[in-house]
Amino acid sequence: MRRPLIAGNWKMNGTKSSAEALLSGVVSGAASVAKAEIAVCVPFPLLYLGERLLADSGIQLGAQNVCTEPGGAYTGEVSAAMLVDFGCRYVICGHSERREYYGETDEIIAKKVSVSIAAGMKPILCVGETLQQREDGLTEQVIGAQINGVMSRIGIDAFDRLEIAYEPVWAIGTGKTASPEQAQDVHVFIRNKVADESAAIAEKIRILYGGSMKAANARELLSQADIDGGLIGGASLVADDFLVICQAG
Ligand code: 3PY
Repeated sequence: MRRPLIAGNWKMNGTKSSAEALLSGVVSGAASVAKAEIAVCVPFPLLYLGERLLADSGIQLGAQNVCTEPGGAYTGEVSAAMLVDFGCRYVICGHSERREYYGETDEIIAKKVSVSIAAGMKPILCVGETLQQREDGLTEQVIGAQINGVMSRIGIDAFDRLEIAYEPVWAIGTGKTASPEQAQDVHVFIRNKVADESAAIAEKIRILYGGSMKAANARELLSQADIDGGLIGGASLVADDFLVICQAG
């Protein structure tokens, strides 16, 4: 049985005071969440606050990016060891916003996944197709290539130590959501792809759905057999909404 994971992706949002209010709200409501594991992936400057406010809450802290290199002269970068030092359990790798705006290739993403695992964190590896690709019937081809692009570099065994998030690019920040059936179909495709290499890992691996999951649609999405949680954008910025999604998990 896979325990659902609901992870907030705050993206580039939050000040010290808004983050303090949001984290405190999530911590105080977390007791009402029976089953799901909860994580919040905050911007780097808020990790320090997150570590302090989430201590002993059972809620995991995560980051949204990591450097491919272990340390040294990489101005502006943050290493996996630094994230671990700040209490991070999770790190988002390969979000479509990073693929699109920062030119992250499968090679870079594979390195980020690899250094994160080596440092003891669990990467959340994001994959997803654009609207054009879906309309051209290329969804499986694109997602298959994104998974291969990482698996061929770091090996199937690493998939035992990561989570996958299916995030259709057309559903990110648009308010559009994949229907539960559309999402389930892609999740099955991803699980089968992992099963081609290892049936045991495929059975265990959590595949989250991301892309405008919100309080109103979470229950239906999360009731699908192969949707093992959510990576939550905008709705993770409102404690009550995020908690409703966590309760649906
Ligand atoms: C969204 O829901 O918009 C996301 O990108 C989650 O990562």
